[in-house]
Amino acid sequence: MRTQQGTPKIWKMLLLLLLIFLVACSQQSTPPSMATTRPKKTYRDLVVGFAQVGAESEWRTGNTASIKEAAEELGVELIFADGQQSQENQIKAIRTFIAQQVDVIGVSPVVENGWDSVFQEARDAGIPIILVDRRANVDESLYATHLGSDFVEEGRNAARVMAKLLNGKGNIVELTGTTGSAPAIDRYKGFREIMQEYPEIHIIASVDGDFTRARGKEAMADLLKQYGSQINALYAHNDDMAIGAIKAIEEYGLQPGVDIKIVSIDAIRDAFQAMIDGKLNATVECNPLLGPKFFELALKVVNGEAVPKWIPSSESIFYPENAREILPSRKY
Ligand code: GZL
Ligand code: ZN
Repeated sequence: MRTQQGTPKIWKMLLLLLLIFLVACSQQSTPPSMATTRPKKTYRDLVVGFAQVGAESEWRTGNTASIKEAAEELGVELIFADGQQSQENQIKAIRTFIAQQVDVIGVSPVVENGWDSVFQEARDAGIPIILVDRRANVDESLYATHLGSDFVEEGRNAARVMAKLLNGKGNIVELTGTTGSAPAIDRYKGFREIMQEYPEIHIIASVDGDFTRARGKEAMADLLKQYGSQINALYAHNDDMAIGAIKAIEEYGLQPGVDIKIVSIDAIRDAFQAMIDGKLNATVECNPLLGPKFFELALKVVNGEAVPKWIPSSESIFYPENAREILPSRKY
């Protein structure tokens, strides 16, 4: 029934009260059950499994030391597995980490391929994977982030230095890293990308030295038997193989760094010593000191914070001129 003089005061009061009640309800914080978001983990809560490539080079031992020291300093519980350069061992280690329900799994894949199923198992178990150093050839959804160098750029840098050393002409032999590994594939590619600009420079042989001193020495001895003084230069994918090759060159009766120019990658201490001794002409840095950054990323990932898909290391090139003054500061 409508009243003549319009809506009575009482109705206006009720409407106002109702409005105030509704506004109050909407501002009330969400019910307690929803309000408590999971408390952020700290380093001391973290349990991290790490499946390492092996102990094949000084670079690798520096990388392992950095990871173990960082875990110690931060109070992270680290379960460390040495893969002894076998993918099967690394996959077994990852499966053990899954069974132990670690918070995060770190891995430096010895080779690029063959990781899809075990990474999927980790994903199904809700355990994020972080690639440290080497890359794996898997869909980006199967890992949280990759912390490692731009190996192609390292190969380009090695070629730029080599082209200058040879004044644009000469015969190069190459000792590659482990066949199928990301650094070997990329350093091979990056080197050739630059070398195609130098038609007078020829890569006359490329042999797998597996990143070790022993294989580097053997492979270089074979190349010297085959090509002898035709060889003007050696490009080694890491310093350990270069150091092995230096021994083979000396045993062959030539002067490493003089008769055969040598450029390698990693910038380990022994490479600085070889440059001081005049046996190595340059080393392209590849930073193994990834421990602190790895755990920083692990904590962010566990706490659901966004991280970039790839964090490349910043690296430089070192030469004999200042090797003596720099050597004492080198950490690996
Ligand atoms: C590169 C790393 C390589 C080093 C080698 O980041 O994976 O493996 O260059 C090491 O010394 O063996
Ligand atoms: Zn690198």
